[in-house]
Amino acid sequence: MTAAAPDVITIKLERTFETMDANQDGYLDWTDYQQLADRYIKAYKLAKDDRRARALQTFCQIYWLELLRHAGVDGDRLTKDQFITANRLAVIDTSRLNVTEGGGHAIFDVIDVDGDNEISKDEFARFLRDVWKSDAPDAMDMFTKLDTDGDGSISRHEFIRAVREHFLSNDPEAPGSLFFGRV
Ligand SMILES: [Ca+2]
Ligand SMILES: [Ca+2]
Ligand SMILES: [Ca+2]
Repeated sequence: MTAAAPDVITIKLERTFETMDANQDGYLDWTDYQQLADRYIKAYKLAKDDRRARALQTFCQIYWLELLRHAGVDGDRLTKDQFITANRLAVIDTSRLNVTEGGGHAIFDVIDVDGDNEISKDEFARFLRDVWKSDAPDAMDMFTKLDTDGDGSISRHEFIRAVREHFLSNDPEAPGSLFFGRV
């Protein structure tokens, strides 16, 4: 890697911050993470007491606490720089929460509606349409990238690996780096 190589992880985290900061005041707070959980819960019409909804909600709560702890802030909100630093530390510190595995499994359990441990093309299309409101014609290209063994569905293993890459890979061509849009 040369000194001029862009830091892909930072670019991805900046993009995540901008997407998550719904009211665009330059801070993330708990309500932004609550909205992220709600986005899935509403899209999949999960009941409040549904275990998948509770797992996602609980994951978001602990994840948020871990970001605050790693940012070392006293208050309850994060600037973009604090968010990026905290995320980099939180994903490698698995003492309280394994962000990539815990979050990946909680989201996979929601997307895999029929519970066969695979995300089918239809299930992935619904995820894009109902959670991310994306009907871009090339959005399904992501499916092909995430289905690394090309068997026509995204296994739990393929999905978790993509989430890990999203947080930890500096390779812009790695499938996980395409998960929230090309860098
Ligand atoms: Ca905000
Ligand atoms: Ca399935
Ligand atoms: Ca596959």
